[in-house]
Amino acid sequence: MPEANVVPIPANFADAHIKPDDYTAMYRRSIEDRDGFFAEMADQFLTWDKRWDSVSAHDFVTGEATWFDGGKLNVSVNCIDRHLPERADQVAIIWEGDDPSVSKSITYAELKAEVCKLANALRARGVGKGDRVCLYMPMIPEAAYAMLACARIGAIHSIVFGGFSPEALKDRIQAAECKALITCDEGYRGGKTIPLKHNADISLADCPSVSTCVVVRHTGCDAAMHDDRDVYYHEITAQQSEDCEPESMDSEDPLFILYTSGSTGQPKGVLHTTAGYLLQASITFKYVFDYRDGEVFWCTADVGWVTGHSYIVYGPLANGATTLMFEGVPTYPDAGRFWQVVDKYNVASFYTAPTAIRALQGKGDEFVKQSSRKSLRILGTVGEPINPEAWEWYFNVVGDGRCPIVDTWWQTETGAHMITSLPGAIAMKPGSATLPFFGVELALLEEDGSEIEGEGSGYLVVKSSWPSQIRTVYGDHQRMVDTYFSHYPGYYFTGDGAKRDADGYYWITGRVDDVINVSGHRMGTAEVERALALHESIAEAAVVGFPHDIKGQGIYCYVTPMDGVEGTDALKAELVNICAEEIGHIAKPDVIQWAPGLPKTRSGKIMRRILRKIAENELENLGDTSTLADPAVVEDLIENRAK
Ligand code: 6R9
Repeated sequence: MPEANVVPIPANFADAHIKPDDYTAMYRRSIEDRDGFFAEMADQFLTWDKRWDSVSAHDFVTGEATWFDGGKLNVSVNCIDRHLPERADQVAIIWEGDDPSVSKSITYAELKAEVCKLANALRARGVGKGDRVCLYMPMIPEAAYAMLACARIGAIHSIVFGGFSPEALKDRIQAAECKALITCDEGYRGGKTIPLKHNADISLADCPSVSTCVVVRHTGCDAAMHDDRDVYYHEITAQQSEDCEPESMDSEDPLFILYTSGSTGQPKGVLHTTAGYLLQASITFKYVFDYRDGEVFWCTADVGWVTGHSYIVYGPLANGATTLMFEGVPTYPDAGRFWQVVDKYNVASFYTAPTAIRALQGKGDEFVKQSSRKSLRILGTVGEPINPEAWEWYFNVVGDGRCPIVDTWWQTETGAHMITSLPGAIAMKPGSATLPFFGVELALLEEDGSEIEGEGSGYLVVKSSWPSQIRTVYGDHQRMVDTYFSHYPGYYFTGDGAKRDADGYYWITGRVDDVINVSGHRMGTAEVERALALHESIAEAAVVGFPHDIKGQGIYCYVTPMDGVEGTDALKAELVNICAEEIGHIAKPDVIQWAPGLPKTRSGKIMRRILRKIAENELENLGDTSTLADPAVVEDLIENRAK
């Protein structure tokens, strides 16, 4: 078991929305009286056109789930209109451009007008309930307007991250047979432009389903416009009314599709529906970030990922919050940008990914220390296990030791947080996502499917439905059943491994396809990575298994030293020692390769599949590399592969 380093709840969180006793009582009730608990939440958090007939029903052999069946509501009304009596002039979205001198604030009244104008314009172009609309956008307010405009008219949005290639965009548009595409002339990132409309044109050449392409003018470049298909956003919205009758949706009507990569094969179109998704995004936002009226909340994700959906747009806006949307990157103009923006807008909660934390840690503390960060109350992390060393840096240097960290474990498929600490209720342990959120019933399974009681480690599964559960894989329901419900019938299979310690805390050990078996010992590659990252000279490490004659699998480590540190044999020896010390001799790396960079997806996840191939010397067959943020990284690793 990992070190039981417990970081207590800070004293100034005594008045948090959820206190320690509340957590225990509410969690128990959410499991024992699920329907009663969530009916109360649904009354408290959402505004309904018509109340539901039944709260929940599910079958985890077939994967079927319904929440609030028979109810009617509209997501854009819940995110905008119902707040207007109190918040018309409150800022809904703060937008910070890539260029630090460019920014904008949008009030709830302005948001209503913008969303309605676009919704009317889409309706005028024949887009309506159930139609799929693809968004290929940079991080600008129009991305949020477009999501909410779709929700207003009952269209289903499918956002494709702006960093994806024309090929990837085409595949996703075709798979969902989108009727419209909303894009932008160009985006900005780190001072460079991204040719979105140009990319879209390449994709659309093979997408006959798209009859309308709406183009936001952002950089003002001379984008090619196709007469009968392409229209400028500002032109089609100019004459539209600032009111738009919302479509009253069934609870189980689809809200969005989001394509996500599995361990193999084509990306899956994860489908989320209206009421359950919005409810869980909304409850988790309020309780996990202990949101207080008037605070500024900042999630640094892109709207192209589920984190951006739930915690830039839907969760915050459903709570009437002020959400910050950032177009740029953490290191532009310099590595202090995040903290400059925190000070500029008095951000109260800051939510980012471990990979960003480690990268900034590697740049040195000076960039953080130049800012005050006094407004910060809560820090959050998501996307991958956070190694305790990065956790400590985030906590002590960024948060000055006074801001609780919420380590939130969840997935595109879960729609919202599932395992997370609560700032005023759950003591933290660096590297652990801690305890399940309300309504989330977890289990750890052995290989043979038997449940592990108490302490132990195994496959992380969910035993019963939660409101924002994936409903289907768009166009291929069987694939959902096969991927999530067939491994262990009766359970939702997360694809992650986890340990549970004596206090019931969960420690995610990484994807189970990353589990390696060394001399019969099952080991999470994340454990070895965590140990390596403890070394002060190490910025980041990724670990994979490779075939080993005697042990079955050996441990291959790709290690990135801190800026300015040289990879020497002496350092290698220290790293081998640290693994032996932290985990045991079985965890001693067999190979350490210095890696100036690690292959990552554009959302920052390390692509271990590629690292495994290089470690296995299967260089001919690296598989799909189209989602790599920087292909040059892979070439370097191949060239300098440890022999
Ligand atoms: C929200 C998001 C899901 C996978 C998930 C797990 C990993 C996410 C984590 C975490 C450890 C955390 N993951 N949060 N691992 N601790 N706090 O990232 O969704 O892109 O679908 O990825 O990410 O492996 O299975 P998604």
